[in-house]
Amino acid sequence: PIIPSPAPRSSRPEILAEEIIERLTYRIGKDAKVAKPHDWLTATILVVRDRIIDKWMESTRKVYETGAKRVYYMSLEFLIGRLMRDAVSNLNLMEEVRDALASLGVDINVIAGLEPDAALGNGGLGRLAACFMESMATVDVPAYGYGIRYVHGLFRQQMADGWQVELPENWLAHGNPWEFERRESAYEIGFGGSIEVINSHDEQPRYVWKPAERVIAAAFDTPVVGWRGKRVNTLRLWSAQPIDPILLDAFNAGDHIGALRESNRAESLTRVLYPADATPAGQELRLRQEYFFSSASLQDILRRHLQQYDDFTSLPDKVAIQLNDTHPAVSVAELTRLLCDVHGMDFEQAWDITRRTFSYTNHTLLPEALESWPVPLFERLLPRHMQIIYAINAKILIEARRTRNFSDTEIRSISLIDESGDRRVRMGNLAFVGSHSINGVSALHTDLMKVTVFADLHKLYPDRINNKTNGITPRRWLQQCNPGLTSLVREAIGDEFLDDAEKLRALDKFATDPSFQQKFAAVKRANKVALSNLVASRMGVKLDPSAMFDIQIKRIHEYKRQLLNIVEAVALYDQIRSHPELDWVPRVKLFAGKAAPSYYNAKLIIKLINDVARTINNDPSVRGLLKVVFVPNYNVSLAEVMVPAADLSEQISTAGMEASGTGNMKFGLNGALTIGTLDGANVEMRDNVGEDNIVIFGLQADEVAKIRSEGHNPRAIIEGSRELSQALAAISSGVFSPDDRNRYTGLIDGIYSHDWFMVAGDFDAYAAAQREVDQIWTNQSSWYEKTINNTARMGWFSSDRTIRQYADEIWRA
Ligand code: DL6
Repeated sequence: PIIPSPAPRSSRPEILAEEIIERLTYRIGKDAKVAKPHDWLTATILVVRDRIIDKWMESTRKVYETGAKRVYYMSLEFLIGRLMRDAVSNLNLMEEVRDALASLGVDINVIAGLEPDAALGNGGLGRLAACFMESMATVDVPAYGYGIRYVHGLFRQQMADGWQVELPENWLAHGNPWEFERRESAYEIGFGGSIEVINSHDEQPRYVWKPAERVIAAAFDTPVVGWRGKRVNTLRLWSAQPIDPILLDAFNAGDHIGALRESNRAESLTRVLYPADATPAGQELRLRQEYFFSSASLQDILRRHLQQYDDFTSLPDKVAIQLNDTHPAVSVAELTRLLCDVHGMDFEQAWDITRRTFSYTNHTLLPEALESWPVPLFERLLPRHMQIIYAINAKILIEARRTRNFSDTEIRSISLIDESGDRRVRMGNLAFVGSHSINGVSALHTDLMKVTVFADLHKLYPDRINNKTNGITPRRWLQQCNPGLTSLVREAIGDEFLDDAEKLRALDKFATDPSFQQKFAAVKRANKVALSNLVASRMGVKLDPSAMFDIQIKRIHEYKRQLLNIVEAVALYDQIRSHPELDWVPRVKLFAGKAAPSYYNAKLIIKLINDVARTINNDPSVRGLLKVVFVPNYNVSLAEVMVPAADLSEQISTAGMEASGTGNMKFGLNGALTIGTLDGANVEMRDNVGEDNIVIFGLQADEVAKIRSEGHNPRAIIEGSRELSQALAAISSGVFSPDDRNRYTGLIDGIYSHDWFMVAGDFDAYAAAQREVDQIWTNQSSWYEKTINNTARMGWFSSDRTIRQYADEIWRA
C-alpha cells in the first residue's frame, strides 16, 4: 500500500491553540476549565514535539539514503536543563506559541518555569555534551547521543544553617513528554559468569561468555532540534529493566520481597547519577553503569550498521564514536569483544576496526580524577573484557618495547594495568590506545596532556593528541537566556550573527558609541533586576542592581578557588571598615554551586561563604557597599538567570588545573568582564577579546608546577601580606563562626602548611586585580567599551565551531 505522509503542521497561533486544547483533552484527559499549569505545559510540549517529528524522520531517512557517516557521542552525563524554550526558539515559533497560549489565558513564562531541569550531569562535562548535541543538529551532523536515563539526576541542594544538604531530585515526577520509549530497541547486558572456549586447539578458538546475571537495556529517545529546525538528532538514553519483572514462584510461595529482588537490582542500575565530578566514584555500581550503557549503545550501533551494510569492515568509514571522558572507555574492550565473539572476526582485524572507530576526549588532568578499577573487581564483573584488555596490553607493550625501545619506566606508565599498588585497570590508557584521536578541551590543557598524564603514550603515538577548544551553544546561552541583549544586537548589526556567532564582531564598532553603551547598560540592568527579584523571592535578600554584580558559579572545588574569592571578600570587608573615607565601589558577590556530597572541604567552603555573608550583610558599618550571597541549588536554569546579570565573571582556578571551563565563555558572551588566571580556555579568551578587555592575574601553569616541585613557603607569603594574614586570622579565629570558633582552623591551616591550590600564592595579585576592576568600573564608559568588546569577540567560542572542528578533523563526517 502507499502510505500517505502526515499533512505538514501549521504554525498559526489559532491552530496551535486548537491543538493544545486537543492534547489537553484527549492525551492528558483534562478539561481546559480545570487544567493545572503542569497540564498546559505537557499539552504545549506535545504540540511542539509534533512539529519536530517530521524533521526527525526526514533527518533519519536522509542518512539511510545518502549513506552518510553517523557520529555517536557516548557520555555518562547530559546536563540538558529545560527543553521547551530551546525547541520552540529553534523552530522559530516563540511568538506563535506565546500568542496561542495567551489566547487560552496561559502565560508561557509561567508554564516554561515549571518544566523540570533534566539534570543528568554534574557540571561542565555534562553541559558540554548537551551543547554539543544541539550544535551537531545545527551544523547538520547526523548524530546520536548515548547515555543513561537516570531516574534521579543531580541532587537538589538545600541550605541548613549554611550547610549543604542533599535531597533527591525527581525530574520524572510529572512524566517526560519529550521522550519516546522504544520497546523494540532493547538489549541484554550481562555481568559476571565464566568463559567457555570452543575449539580451543584451533588457530582461532571461539570464546563464549556465559554471564551469571543479565538485565535489559531499554531505549528512551528524545529528539534534539537544531537551530532553525534544520536537522533533528536523537538522544537515546538507556534504562535498566529486569528480564523477569517478578519471580512468580517466589511470590506464590509468600516471599513477596524476594520476588522483586531481581527487579529492584536491575532497576537500581540506572536509578541515580553519581554526584561527583572530579573524583571517580570507584564503586561497583558505577562500573556496572559504565558497562551497561556502553554495551547497549554498541549493540545498537552494530545493529543499525548491519541494517545498511553487509559487514563491519566499513564500520570506521560509516561510524565515528566519541568517548566523552573515560566513563565509556570499557567500550574499547566491548566493541572488540562483540566483533570477535559475537560476529566471528579475528582479533587483529577487530582491534584495527575498534581503534579506527573510537576517539576520546580527556576533560581533566587531576590525577585523582583519572578512573581506574581494581583488577579483581573488573575480572569478576567483566571476565571476558579482562582477557581482552590483557590481549590489547600485550600487543601495545610488545610494540613499544620492540619498535620504540621503551624503558621499564615508560612501559610501566603506558601499561593498561597499574602495578604500583593493588593492580588496577587504567581507563584513560585504555581509551587512549583504543582511539585514533585523543583530544584536550583547550590549547593549554592539550599541551599539558602531552607532558603530564599521557607523556609516554604521546611518545609512542605522537600523532594522536590534538586540541578541540570547548564551546557553548549561543542559542541557549545568548538568545534564550538574554533576549534583551539579543534584540539590541539584532537592532545594531542585523541577524547574521544568529546563524554565525563570529559575525558578532560587527559589534566592535559600537563599543565606544555612547548611545549603544547606554542601551547595553540598560539591558544589563534589567537582567540584574531580574536576578535581584529571584534572590529576593528565594532568599529574602535585597540586592542593589546598581552595584557591581561579581559572580562565581560552578562546582565547588578547591582548585576552582571559591576560597580565594571569599578570603578576598573578607580582606575587602576589613578595608571598607578601616577606610570609610575612600570611594569604595559597591559590590554584590554572588556564589552558587554544588559540592560533591563526600567532599568535606568543598562543603566547608559553602558554609564559610554563608558565614561570611551573614556577618557582612548584617554589619551596618559596611553601609551596603559589600554584600555576599550564596544562591542555593545551582542548575542550568539558575545559570540562565545569573549569567546575563553578571558584571564581573570569576574564572580564578589555579593555573594548570581547569581543563577549559565553559562558564567563562557564557559570561563573556553576555557582556561580563572576566577576572581570571591564565588557565584553560581563559588563555584563548584573552587572545580573542584582547588583553585590554580581560583582567588576568596570578601565577601561570609552569610557575605553579615549578613552585610545587621546588617547594613553596606559603607562611612567608602570608606573613608578607598584611591584608591576607589579617583575613586568614579572622577566619581561623572564628570571627565568622562564633558558634564554633575552630570550624575553619583546619581549612586555613592547609593554606599555611602546603597551599596546594596557591590561595596564598596568588592572593596579592588577585586583590590588586580586583582593585583594577574597581578602577575600570568607576569609568563606566570604559567599562562598557570592554564588556561590549567581550560580546563582540566571543563568537569563536560557539560550540558550532567546536563541532565543525570535531567533524572535519576527527570524525571526518
Ligand atoms: O570539558 C568540559 C569541562 C571543562 O570545561 C572543565 O574545565 C573540566 O573540569 C570538566 N571536567 C570534568 C571531569 N572531571 N573533572 N574535573 O567535569 O570538563
